[in-house]
Amino acid sequence: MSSERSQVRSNRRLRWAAIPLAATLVAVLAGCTQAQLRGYLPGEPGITNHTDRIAGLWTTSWIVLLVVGLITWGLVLWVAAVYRRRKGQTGLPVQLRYNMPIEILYTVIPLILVVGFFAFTARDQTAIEQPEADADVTVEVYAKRWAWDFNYLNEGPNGDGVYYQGMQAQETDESPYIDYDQLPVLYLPVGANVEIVLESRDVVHSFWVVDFLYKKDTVPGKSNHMYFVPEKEGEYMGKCAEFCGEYHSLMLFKVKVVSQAEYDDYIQSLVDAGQTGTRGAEYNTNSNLPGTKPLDSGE
Ligand SMILES: [Cu+2]
Repeated sequence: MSSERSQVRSNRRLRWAAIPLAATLVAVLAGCTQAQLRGYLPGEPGITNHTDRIAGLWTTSWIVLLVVGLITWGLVLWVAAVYRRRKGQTGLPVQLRYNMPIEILYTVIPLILVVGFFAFTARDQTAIEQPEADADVTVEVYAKRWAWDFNYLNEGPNGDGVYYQGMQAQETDESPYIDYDQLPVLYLPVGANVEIVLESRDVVHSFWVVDFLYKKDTVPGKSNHMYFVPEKEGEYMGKCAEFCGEYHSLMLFKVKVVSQAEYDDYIQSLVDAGQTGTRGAEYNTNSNLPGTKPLDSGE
């Protein structure tokens, strides 16, 4: 075969490969909605000081993975089409055993990807988990089957704290089958450095405010922490994200991010209701922590 003919053929191949790539690029770049740009994550940009970072990690990871996917799918289709069995061909094609460059390629590229994902995840996680030394607001959250208690530490007349005890979601007969007005509510002032101390009264639960794009387990006998700045006023749904028993699905709550004045009013309303102090570990119902004597131990 003359080199000219093979040149023509490889040009034609390139053109065939370019069409789906170009079509995909056009489809991707034209008319991206805000939701698509955020990789269909819930919420909107800037709800906390961490959400944009999390959305960035998510969408960038997807873009990298889709590029890898497109190249892989493209190569699979390309070899299937170009190296298909032609009319009149018999026997096996030339059998290749080793191809060092290819093997190095498919070892090194995944390695770069894995190390890259790890590095960016570690970078973002370190930033998100960075403890806030002087939090403006510290709320101790007690998860319990199947609701939430909130201790607003350092608030109230003597700084002894004020508390709110939530009850599990109340079911109703009509859609949406939940009385959202009775859900436990966590109030947070907008723009404040918030520290959440996560505790459990019984089993492992998980504190998840959906639009904050972050969740963390509450573990009996262990304190976990979350640090963030809520940056947009609004009402956000929260739920337990760790299957914890029969009414796990009713373990809902709301977070209201409000102005400092509204927050102060709310704290005052708890003080006025006599809910000063905290509802701490003395209300725990777990009985199987390490060091807890079994009921029938006879000791
Ligand atoms: Cu739970």
